[in-house]
Amino acid sequence: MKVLLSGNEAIARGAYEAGVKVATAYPGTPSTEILENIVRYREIYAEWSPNEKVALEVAMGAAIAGVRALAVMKHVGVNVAADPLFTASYTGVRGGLVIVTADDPEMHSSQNEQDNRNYAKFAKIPMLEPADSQEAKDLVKVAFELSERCDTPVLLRTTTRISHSKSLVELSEPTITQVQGGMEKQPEKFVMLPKHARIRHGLVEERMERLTTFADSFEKNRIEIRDTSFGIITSGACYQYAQESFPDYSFLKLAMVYPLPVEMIRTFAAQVKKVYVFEELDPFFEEQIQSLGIEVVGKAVFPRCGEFNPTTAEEGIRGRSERSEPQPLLSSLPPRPPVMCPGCPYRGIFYTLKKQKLFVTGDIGCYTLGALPPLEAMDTCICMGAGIGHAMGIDKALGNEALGKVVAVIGDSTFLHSGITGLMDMVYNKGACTVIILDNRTTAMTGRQDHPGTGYTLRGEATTRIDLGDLCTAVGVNYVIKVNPYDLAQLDAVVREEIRRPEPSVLIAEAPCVLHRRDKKQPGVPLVVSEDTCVGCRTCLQIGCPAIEWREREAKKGTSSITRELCTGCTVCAQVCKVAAITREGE
Ligand SMILES: Cc1ncc(C[n+]2csc(CCOP(=O)(O)OP(=O)(O)O)c2C)c(N)n1
Repeated sequence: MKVLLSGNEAIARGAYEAGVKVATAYPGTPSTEILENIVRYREIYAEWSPNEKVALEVAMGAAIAGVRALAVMKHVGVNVAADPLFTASYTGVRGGLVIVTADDPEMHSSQNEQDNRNYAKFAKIPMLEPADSQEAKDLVKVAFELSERCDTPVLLRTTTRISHSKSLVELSEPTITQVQGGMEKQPEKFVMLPKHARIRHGLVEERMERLTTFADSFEKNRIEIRDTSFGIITSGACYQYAQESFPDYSFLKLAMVYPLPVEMIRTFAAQVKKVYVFEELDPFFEEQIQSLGIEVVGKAVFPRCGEFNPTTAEEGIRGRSERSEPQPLLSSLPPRPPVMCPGCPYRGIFYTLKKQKLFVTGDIGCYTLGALPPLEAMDTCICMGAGIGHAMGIDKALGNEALGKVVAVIGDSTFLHSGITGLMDMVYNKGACTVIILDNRTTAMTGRQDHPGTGYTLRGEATTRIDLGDLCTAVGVNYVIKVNPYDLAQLDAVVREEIRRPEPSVLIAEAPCVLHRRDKKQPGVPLVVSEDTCVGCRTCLQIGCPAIEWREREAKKGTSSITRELCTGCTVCAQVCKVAAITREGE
């Protein structure tokens, strides 16, 4: 049967068909839907792990126990999991182990656009890359077979367009894996003492040679000879773009992107007059192919930054033409920058921090939107968990000069992912900073996934909820204060007091994500602006709520107005209004 699946849905199906027993992930665009789909297969144990390192370690454990295991993450998640990843390359596996890295060229929803093909080379792990959903499903199976046959973890790389685009996929029945689960003591393989690791390193190098031979015979690495005036070496979504622009020319389409099929590349290069390498981001293929002594054209004509499209191929090969000029339709669309939802509990917090003119060391989540106008109340955002360390660094660099001027903000999921260690450092090394944990009881930014602080598992089962306050107290924070983020007066007073405290303190701003409440159909009473009372001072517009807009009025210069359908009744606008022009409907 053929069905229309996104790349992520296809990978989930591939895991099911490949007989995966354990699947783990930490959410992150564009990878998140893989586990959200895998959880539908009750045969597979699936979990949201607190972070990517744990996800990989759990999957490794399952593979050590002899079953097939999948760990899924976005590209930057591999940085977090890199420590176990590099040594997993040495230990190899028992049951197959596949790690999905979902890269994000163009940074549709990421803080950088690192090219994770480099991880394959760096960690000496084979990497496969699908060009559509069918391949995404098929390559999962290939990856597990390769993993078990060559005793290696296997990386499966996708990019946003493959993860999120839909194409037809032929479904199959699940395979029964040959490997039997069970424990087997193999310390020379799994205990990486230097004595054992030295031997394993040698085996890894031998494995790379075998994998290079495999790449040359791998049927999904495909030479397509048509017009030979030039040929294009490419993979993944780039194959589709180049095909669309140059359907009559020759292609070497790679599905195994590391190690490269050296003989196949030589054969292809000998058959065409000129070779282009069409790859997004780094000159990963290009440099390796050039090191074989083969002349190719790549980054000399194609960009190093951002996502490609068919026009990129055309412009690089044919030069700019009228056809490749940007389409007017796209440029005439109004810009729609991301905004915090109406009623988001973070709005009042950033309003308060801005009002107090604090230096805010931030983190990643919906709350990063606090950096954008009109709130503009975040001064750093580097990677998950970094904000607490940044506040500590500023404190140690400036001492008393920084006291009362700095605050760290971090979401609940991010705090449990990698913020807690920064807080331990602050307690242990006597920092004097205030941390605000924005506890909306979900991982909102990636689509509201559960985490250890929500009380629910990925499978929707109720479980022990880690209490953030107790956790902070347990690591030695003496001042842990719960605040209501919708109560601006309380918030203002508590923040003022805590930031001056010469020791660590944590404020937990507790309020569920507004979308959660909407799901539960508990909208608040909407607010209204009294046209007569409003003096048009625009203060309420400073909180950046999409439900509030400016209306020109005939009688006076204009007033604010609230869109009833959007308002959740959070009252933050009413609290900032200086003339009490905003009240609950009906009051
Ligand atoms: C290492 C890494 N993993 C995953 C992500 C994707 N991501 C960004 S923020 C975030 C968590 C957001 O949840 P939370 O901290 O609770 O903030 P919220 O969005 O709920 O405000 C995730 C999963 C990332 N940027 N980096």
